[in-house]
Amino acid sequence: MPANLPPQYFAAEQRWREASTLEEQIEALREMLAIMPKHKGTDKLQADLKRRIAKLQREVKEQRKKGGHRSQLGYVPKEGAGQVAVIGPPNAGKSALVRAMTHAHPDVAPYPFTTQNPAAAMMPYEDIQIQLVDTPPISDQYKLPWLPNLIRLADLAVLVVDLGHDPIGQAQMVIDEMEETSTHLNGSGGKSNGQEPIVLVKTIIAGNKDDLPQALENFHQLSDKFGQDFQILSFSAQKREGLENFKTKVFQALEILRVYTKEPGKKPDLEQPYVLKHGSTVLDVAASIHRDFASQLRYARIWGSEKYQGQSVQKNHRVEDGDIIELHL
Ligand SMILES: Nc1nc2c(ncn2[C@@H]2O[C@H](COP(=O)(O)OP(=O)(O)OP(=O)(O)O)[C@@H](O)[C@H]2O)c(=O)[nH]1
Ligand SMILES: [Mg+2]
Repeated sequence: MPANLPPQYFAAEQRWREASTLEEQIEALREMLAIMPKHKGTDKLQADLKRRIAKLQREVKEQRKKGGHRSQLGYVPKEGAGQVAVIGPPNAGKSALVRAMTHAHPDVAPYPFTTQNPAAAMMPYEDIQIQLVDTPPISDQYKLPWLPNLIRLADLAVLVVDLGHDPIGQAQMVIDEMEETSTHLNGSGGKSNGQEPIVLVKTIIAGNKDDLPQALENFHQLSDKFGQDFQILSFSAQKREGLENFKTKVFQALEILRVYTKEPGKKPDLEQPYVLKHGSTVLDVAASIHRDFASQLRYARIWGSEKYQGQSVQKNHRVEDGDIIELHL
């Protein structure tokens, strides 16, 4: 730290770190700026604070436009077919992954703690969109109080580790840190029993930077350690290799399916699938189209995997990914 900053500065910085809304962050940064002695030695720091305040003000404006009120950092409104929190230790390549998979341009830099706030962006997968949320790093030094909540609300977490050095240690640190906040990362998700405050979050472990020389051996060690409990995959976000597999695995882990609808005598609408959870029935499809459809539904016809070519099925018939449904009211 340059320029002998007074203790009040660090107190304000602590408030910034612990802020749970964008507005509180702006307030704390303004305080830091006001407290800071103004001379040559602090020029860079002053400029950095001003830049961060301006960026946050833009984010607040953006959120207000979307109809949001207070900009809770731990709550990202869900969009698309599923919400995936991209989490991990500093510098693992979380932002590089989001950059490679979406149209967003989060900052990617060779030093840790580049990302400071969550940022959502859409990842196209075939004919649907999956929401990725880039997040600041998890570490045992700086704890962001709002981050566990964001992860607990997501449909899936992708734990990104750097295959270049000790990915086992990185993954274990993140798992332990989350466990301390009663957030249990695991391979299968599941519901908490309601008795304990623990929330189970389904998680994939993603080894990034598999272009590095030590990556393959480290990946094997990572798989030996966590492969029983988690799905593990590897890719290079920078070289854009292995990313198709990443998309497919994310889609599968979300446990969602797509159903298309058709009206009698017409061609199916293959543009806009309805996205439902695995295990959904014809009745669930009807309900997701219109509330009244569910009560009026008599039966459906279904086209899908080889088994079905327009057969009539009951309301409780389970649908599969890719099925085409004709509802009869
Ligand atoms: N060799 C290699 N480097 C990568 C890869 N992906 C990212 N990097 C580099 O790793 C560094 C960190 O990338 P970021 O995307 O900023 O990492 P992050 O996890 O978002 O970091 P924080 O926001 O600080 O937590 C950058 O220098 C990237 O260029 C990769 O696939 N291979
Ligand atoms: Mg980042």
